[in-house]
Amino acid sequence: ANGIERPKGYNVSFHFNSKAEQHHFGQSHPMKPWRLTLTKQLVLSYGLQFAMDIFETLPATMDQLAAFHSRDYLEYLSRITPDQSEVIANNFKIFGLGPEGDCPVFDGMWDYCRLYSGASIDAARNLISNQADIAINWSGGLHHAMKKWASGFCYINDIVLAIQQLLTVVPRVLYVDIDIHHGDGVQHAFWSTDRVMTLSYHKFDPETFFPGTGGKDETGPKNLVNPGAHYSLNVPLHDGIDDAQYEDLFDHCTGACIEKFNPQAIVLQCGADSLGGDRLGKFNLNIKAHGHCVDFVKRRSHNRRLLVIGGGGYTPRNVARAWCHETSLCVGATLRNQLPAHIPYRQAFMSAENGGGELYPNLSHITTRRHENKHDKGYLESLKKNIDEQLKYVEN
Ligand code: ZL4
Ligand code: CA
Ligand code: ZN
Repeated sequence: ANGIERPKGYNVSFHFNSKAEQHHFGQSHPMKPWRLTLTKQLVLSYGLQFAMDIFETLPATMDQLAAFHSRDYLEYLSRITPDQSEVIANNFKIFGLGPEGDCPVFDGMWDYCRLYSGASIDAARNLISNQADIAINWSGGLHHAMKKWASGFCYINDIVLAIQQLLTVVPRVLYVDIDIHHGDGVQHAFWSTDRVMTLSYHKFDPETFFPGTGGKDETGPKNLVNPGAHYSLNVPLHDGIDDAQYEDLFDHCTGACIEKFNPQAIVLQCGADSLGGDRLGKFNLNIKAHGHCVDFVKRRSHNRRLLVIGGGGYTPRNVARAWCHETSLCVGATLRNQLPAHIPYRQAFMSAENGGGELYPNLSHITTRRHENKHDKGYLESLKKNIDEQLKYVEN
């Protein structure tokens, strides 16, 4: 209004805490927080820190976490140590923790939880105060955690906490989840409200694949008087989906949700276990297609706040390459495909899989064995139609 125009481009803030990256879930556990160090090193090697504001975050406080989680559960999480396991073994079950499950009690677990959650809360606050247009927290995105228990490697649901922050200033938030697992914790938390629309793309096979929820008819409360009816959307997929199929499906469904729901803020969970070659995942996506989703949401989020967060991802070198690439998409930089020659942990990127025999690993390709593609055109079209049908009930 006073003639001062903002420079073209986006203000991007990058939220991290080095201490979060140093925790270990235990021997052979697939979740490896050091993938965050690998990601950050790659981001720094490309010089992306000069195109963003970097924030080292403080741990979230008990009161901040209690905005979603029950005090009983938080008290337990904050007190339990690995060696007390026998004394309170019974409580393990109640709160979803335990050595035989997905969520072990490890040294520093409480600090780890407070750090990754603090980073998502900070990122949301940075958007709220208009310090950033896009805020990134690769350590967050732990979408399975429930109000009163841990689930699927997730102890605290940082996404719910961040969305709650955003809801203090905007009427509507769209949550989009491209992790290969269903975003059940976030969906459940906002099941009964029309202020948050959740949209998850995932492998769906209730018999064999975690968490087993997220069928196409799981669209919100069936009682149509409940405001949440039609505000939970799911895109259930099979093994082996490829780049072109995923991009087409993502653009159609996400584009329609943004248009119809017209949110003021978007939260994008970028779980990298949907990439080909993932230790747990079974899709065939390349980094380019995964990044396409980030770029698409960014291009459609003009004048909307955008929070970009991590999630799963169990082949660390691929996680780091994907999230570095996606950081560059957020800031609007084009990186050379050849990785910088002097990155720390360079060995971690050198793998027979990366073109075996190539001198330098690159940013774009995953060349592991592909999974058989179980999708046909009819099925993919039916998924699009299903989303279109649900969105007929939504108008803003
Ligand atoms: C492991 O090797 O499918 C955990 C989990 C620990 C090391 C110690 C072995 C102890 C694979 C997985 C035994 C642990 C057995 N260790 C865990 C039905 C299950 C019951 C629990 O990306 N056992 C449960 C969860 C999924 C199940 C996926 C994705 C998170 C996210 C966001 C969560 N749970 C079978 C597994 C191992 C382990 C090896 C494992 N767990 C693979 N898939 C699961 O969406 C961050
Ligand atoms: Ca998902
Ligand atoms: Zn996952």
